[in-house]
Amino acid sequence: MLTRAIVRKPGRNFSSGVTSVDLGKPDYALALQQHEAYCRTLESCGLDLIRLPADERYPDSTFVEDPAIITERGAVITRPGAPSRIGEIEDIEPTLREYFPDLKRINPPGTLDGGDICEAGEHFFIGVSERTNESGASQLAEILGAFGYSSSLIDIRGLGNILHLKSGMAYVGDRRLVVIEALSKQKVFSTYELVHVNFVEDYAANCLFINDRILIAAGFPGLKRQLEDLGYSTIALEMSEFQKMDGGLSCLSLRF
Ligand code: CIR
Repeated sequence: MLTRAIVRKPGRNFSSGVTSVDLGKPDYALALQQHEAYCRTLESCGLDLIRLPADERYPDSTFVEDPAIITERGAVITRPGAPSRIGEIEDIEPTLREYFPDLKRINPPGTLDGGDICEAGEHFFIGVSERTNESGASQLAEILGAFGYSSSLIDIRGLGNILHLKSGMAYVGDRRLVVIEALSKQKVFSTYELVHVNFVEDYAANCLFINDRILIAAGFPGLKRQLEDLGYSTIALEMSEFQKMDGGLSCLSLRF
């Protein structure tokens, strides 16, 4: 059961963050509205929010998922792969330390973004991507191993144009994974039930399973219906302004 989440308000310079998609410049007022709706939805799912103020030094810092990883057995400060984001780790550390005094960390030459880490119960999938290198991935595998978790690495470089592993998959409990087609052939998924995302809805794969409900980006009726047919209760959220900056639902919070 998740009880808390860390979120950070987008800064006024949010639109000058890193992005690889060509969907236009986000509208700041609308981004704030969508962020607030996201926060209220997390609260409606039973989470107490730790709301951090906007930090204009780091335009991407609203994507709090990337500088840290939180598990039930401990937390890790990452080393984000985008040079403009590396300072975000100092930004988030004091907050994390309040809840996890014994923080682990990813050290150079490792780089690792939280968006590449998909927790699936006792097992973690670790994406090796343009942001997370082999050193970062193996350092994390070792830390998770010491916590008593197993893990497997998935190389997503060149796979379906996704920024992070979780841009293309989500764990929704009961050994069930939501996956885009480009990821679905991974051998490590063979013992899981897969919910296949139609390629026109790839963005929706980054959905968020919170205390028996699934938050899904609005505008993707196919996946929403598939999840509801499996018995999930879904909540659709407008994400257009975050999508323009390559961000999805999971990126906007750290849940624990
Ligand atoms: C970046 O490129 O780093 C940000 N604009 C988006 C990060 C999205 N984070 C995530 O998927 N965990």
